Amino acid sequence: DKVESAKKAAAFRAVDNHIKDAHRVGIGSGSTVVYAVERLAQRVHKEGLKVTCVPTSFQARQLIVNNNLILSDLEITPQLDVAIDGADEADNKLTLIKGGGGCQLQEKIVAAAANLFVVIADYRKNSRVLGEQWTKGVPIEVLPMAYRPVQMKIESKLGGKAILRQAKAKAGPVVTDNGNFVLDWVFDRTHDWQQVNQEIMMIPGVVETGLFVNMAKIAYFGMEDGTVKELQV
Ligand code: DER
Repeated sequence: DKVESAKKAAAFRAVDNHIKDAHRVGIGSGSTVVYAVERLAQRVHKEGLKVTCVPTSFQARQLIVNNNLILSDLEITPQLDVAIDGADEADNKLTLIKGGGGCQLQEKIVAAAANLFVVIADYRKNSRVLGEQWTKGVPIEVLPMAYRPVQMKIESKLGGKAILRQAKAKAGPVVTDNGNFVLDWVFDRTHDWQQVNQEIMMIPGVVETGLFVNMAKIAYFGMEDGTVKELQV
């Protein structure tokens, strides 16, 4: 279908444009990055590339292992050449909302460890301003013991609603790969995202936000017509 082929086109273009032999690669989480790993495995096999992969979640780790790619971590490989990851939404400055899959903490750490952070997404994520298409809010990873005061502080300082993310295939709240909860902050107006990110990060109990500000330098969007739109900032 259109969305899946858009994801695949973006993922393949990013891997073809940015992966070179001996590269250390951060592997993101979500459904779009599955295509990127597929293409990476194809190229490694076909071209005999030596590529080392660092995951951003249990899901990403499974992708690396199941595709027989070389698995590493940030202790062994603290500096990466490129990180490739999806996004829930990007604005025209490539400020991102990430964490739809609840993996924002390790994703941000891995993206920050890379010389180049490349975003891959389908056309539904390509917005002018945040909130235009993505309505589920900004995921915020919090310590379980602190989620209630964090919720109250966010709503009183910034407005909107901070909703504790409930699991679907498990009773109770979603527990992240790091043992934390996720609050989805559904904002009700636009903000200075750099400022807001810092404000939220300062609240005791907040571990990480799904706001990626000034991190991504290039994004590939698979469009409805099958083309791939490249956005550099
Ligand atoms: O949870 C995440 O941060 C994912 O990368 C998400 O932002 C993109 O997931 P998708 O590729 O399945 O849309």
